[in-house]
Amino acid sequence: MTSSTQTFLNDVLLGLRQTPKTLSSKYFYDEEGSRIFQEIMDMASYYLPQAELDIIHSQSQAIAELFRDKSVDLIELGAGDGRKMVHFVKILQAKTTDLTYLPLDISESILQVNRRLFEQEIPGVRVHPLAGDFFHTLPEIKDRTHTRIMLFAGSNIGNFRKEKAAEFLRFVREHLQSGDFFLLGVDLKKHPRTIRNAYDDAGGITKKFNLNLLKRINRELGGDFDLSAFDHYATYHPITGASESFLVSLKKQSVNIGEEQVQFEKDEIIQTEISQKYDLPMLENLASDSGYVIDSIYKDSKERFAWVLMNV
Ligand code: AVI
Repeated sequence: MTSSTQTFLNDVLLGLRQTPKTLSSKYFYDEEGSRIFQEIMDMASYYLPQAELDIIHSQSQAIAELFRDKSVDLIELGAGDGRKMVHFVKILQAKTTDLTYLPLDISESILQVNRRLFEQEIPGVRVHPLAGDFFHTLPEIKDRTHTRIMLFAGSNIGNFRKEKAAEFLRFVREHLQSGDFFLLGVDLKKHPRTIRNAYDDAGGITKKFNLNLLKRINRELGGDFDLSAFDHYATYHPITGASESFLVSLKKQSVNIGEEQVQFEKDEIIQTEISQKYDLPMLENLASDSGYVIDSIYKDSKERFAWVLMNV
């Protein structure tokens, strides 16, 4: 067993032995999970990517203006294929004197796709991909002479509980100095039904995404989860702003994971994901708890999503 499979197994068993049972959403993204996530991003009810694209198209000029004639390193955390960022990087390149785009992602192969795309779309662009987890790759970026913009888009911060989000922002802050910026993409509180519909689509795509976690455990850890004996359930709490996803055991059952066994009561839940939504006071708290000051907030035309520009 590789060390990453061993870590996966340890995390799964630890989570399923807790009350309530939990599984980390970071394990959603195997090959099939990433493919299903693409399907989610194409759903009309999952408004987040469209809202963020709206910001990119309407606000890139204003953001880039702040970096006119500067030498800039744009470091994107969890960059993926980077498709959404091409426009922003193009505009930033035109305003700055010297731009390097550093996409960071766990997946080496997605970074190759990213680099090819940017080199094709933006002539002369300098792309320095770094594969691995941020905790290892961020410290590898040594040059401190350029202004840094740390970009964490797509509401990925929403998949951390509030305390973890602040902890993460504090870690990133260690890699920023006075004059540098953090550009954070967050989903905003809005009509609760709009949010619920984004995470509980009628077509069952989000259900498939959630259940894929059990499928992955079956395949990679020798599990025997019966997928038809679990349901998907999503809630949104309009006061806390937490959208949460669960798997529900439809019967009393026992599941084998390798040599281990886990018992489920009928209707027992597994917490699988949080997607935190923010309002302005919450953003101010998040920024100050983690040592940042909010400079500006850029929203899409329907005020669904925000890019929060913070400095240190
Ligand atoms: C990746 N992340 C920001 C998505 C979200 O909205 O929390 C993952 C997701 N889960 C269900 N739908 C989308």
